[in-house]
Amino acid sequence: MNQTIRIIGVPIDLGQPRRGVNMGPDAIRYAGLAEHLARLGYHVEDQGNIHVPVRDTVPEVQMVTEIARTSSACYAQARQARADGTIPIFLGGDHTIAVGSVGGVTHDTPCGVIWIDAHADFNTPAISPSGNVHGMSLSILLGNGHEALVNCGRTGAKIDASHVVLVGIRDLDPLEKEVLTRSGITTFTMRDIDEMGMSRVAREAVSQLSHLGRLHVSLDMDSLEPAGAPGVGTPVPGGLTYREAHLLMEILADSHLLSSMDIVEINPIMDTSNQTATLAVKLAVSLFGKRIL
Ligand code: NNH
Ligand code: MN
Ligand code: MN
Ligand code: MN
Repeated sequence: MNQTIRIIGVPIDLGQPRRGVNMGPDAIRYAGLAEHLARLGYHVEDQGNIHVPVRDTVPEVQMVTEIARTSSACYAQARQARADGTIPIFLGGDHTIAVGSVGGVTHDTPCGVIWIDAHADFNTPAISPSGNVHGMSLSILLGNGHEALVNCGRTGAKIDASHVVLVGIRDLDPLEKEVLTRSGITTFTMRDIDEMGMSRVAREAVSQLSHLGRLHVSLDMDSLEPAGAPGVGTPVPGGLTYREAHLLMEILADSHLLSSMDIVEINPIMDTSNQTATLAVKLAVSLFGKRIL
């Protein structure tokens, strides 16, 4: 029997100030995600989108409550996808979707998390310069920050610092950097990638997490060099090249440990001809594909 990949759209833009990232799920669908995965031999089912209120109708003071509501729905879908034996791919939306997706896939057993991002998303309300919740999602998963989000799905921390590896970071806020350094999370900055090469970085990431028996990949598309992925809300120069990103996906694929994925932060309004979603689909194909030789 073919393995089933379940696509779950989470069109949330409440974790950051720009409209447009709510259209991410459809941009990724339009780029042919389901068709390409089916061609690899998977059975693909699309669950449609989780309901998210329109940003303009949500008063600022209600934002965290609405993010928590969406996260709970996402958590339930993630849990169900695992219970049904499928591989869920969550389509953002901004990176707040990981609160529900990573929360839900770790409901019964822990999971290694590879967080690929220009940012660390390790702020808390006390230290965030922007107050944007998408810059806090990893910290929330470790049990810090807005209570409604920390306790989404089940009470408290969802993952352990030693079960996370950050790849591609290059833009941290000053206090975020201090907290991250003390957290015990393994980080591979762009400098590390430049010095060590992606091959070694990817292999070290896998070897640190392989004892957990499965991996969740949370792919923030702003991890890539903005020239090839302009359709994001917060582009940062000096990102992963096309080849580095593909090699990372291929080495993760070789681990045979992939059990779930997020594709986040694609903003079609900022994009040109849907190239960022098209690139995301190619990366997903490399992540779930087989070696060509
Ligand atoms: N660190 C900044 C903040 O917290 C930017 C976060 N933006 C992201 N994160 N796109 O992935 O506001
Ligand atoms: Mn992010
Ligand atoms: Mn980012
Ligand atoms: Mn462990």
